[in-house]
Amino acid sequence: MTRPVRIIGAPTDYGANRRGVDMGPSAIRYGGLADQLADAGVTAIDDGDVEAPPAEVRDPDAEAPAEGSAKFLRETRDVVTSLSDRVAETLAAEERPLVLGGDHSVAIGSVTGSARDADIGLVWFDAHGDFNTPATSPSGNVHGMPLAAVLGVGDFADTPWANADGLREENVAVVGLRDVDDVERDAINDSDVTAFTMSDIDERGIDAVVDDALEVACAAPDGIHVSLDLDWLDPREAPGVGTPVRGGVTYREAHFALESVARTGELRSLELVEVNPILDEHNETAALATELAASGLGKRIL
Ligand code: NNH
Ligand code: MN
Ligand code: MN
Ligand code: MN
Repeated sequence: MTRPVRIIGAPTDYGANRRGVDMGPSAIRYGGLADQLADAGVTAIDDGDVEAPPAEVRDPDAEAPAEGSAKFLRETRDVVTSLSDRVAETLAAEERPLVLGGDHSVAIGSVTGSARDADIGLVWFDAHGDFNTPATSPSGNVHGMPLAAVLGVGDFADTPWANADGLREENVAVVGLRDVDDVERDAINDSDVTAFTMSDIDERGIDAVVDDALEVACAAPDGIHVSLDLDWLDPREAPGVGTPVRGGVTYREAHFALESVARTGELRSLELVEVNPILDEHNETAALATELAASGLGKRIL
């Protein structure tokens, strides 16, 4: 853990159906991020936020997808393009990016930036598959599409700014699924992505499932990106998210998973997304996000 961490905020809610997630980066900073990282023995530099004008002054339909619906597609492209550059520059400077969302569409920037000139693995901790495309999405919300986007699934094959160069489906694992749309389910099953549901965790335990997920991702030569959607956790632990789904992982399971990430020594970049302080209780979801980041970045208890 010698690389300094560079914090990059991406304060968007373009991809979500509820306002408030754009305040996620502030909430996570206020929730004690600097102290947690210092505790973890990590040197952190805060790079501020990428520019993301509030949704009110933008037009959700300025750019329509070829088929179906994808709200704020133009705005999303602008934000993720600059985020992607910031992430790639951070890695080129031998620092480790820590991206703070924002809704999960920001992952398009984090992952494309991390997979520039590198062959990376990806672990996606989420209640949802995020494998919709504009043509299959029931909501038109881009936060339900970022994994399909970076992998160039369906119409996203024709969206170069959203595709990650150095990422193959074989090196992607999704962990914690419990709310997947019908067409999305088929797309995941037809792909070479490895997906673990909450039932898999019930049956085999968090240790075995996370070990398998990390093996899939760590097979890539240049390290892994970890995308942590806070709705991965049970809403009792993480109430401050836009699309809570009962039956998620516990506080301890989440820490254990991130500790397992740290143990691989392969963490290249990390992101914390979907924290919505308007829906949160006393900023506890944001504070939890900072703790999980510390675990992922190698905080030691003994
Ligand atoms: N699957 C739904 C959609 O595409 C919900 C996605 N919501 C998320 N994903 N929070 O992580 O609209
Ligand atoms: Mn998500
Ligand atoms: Mn989710
Ligand atoms: Mn183990």
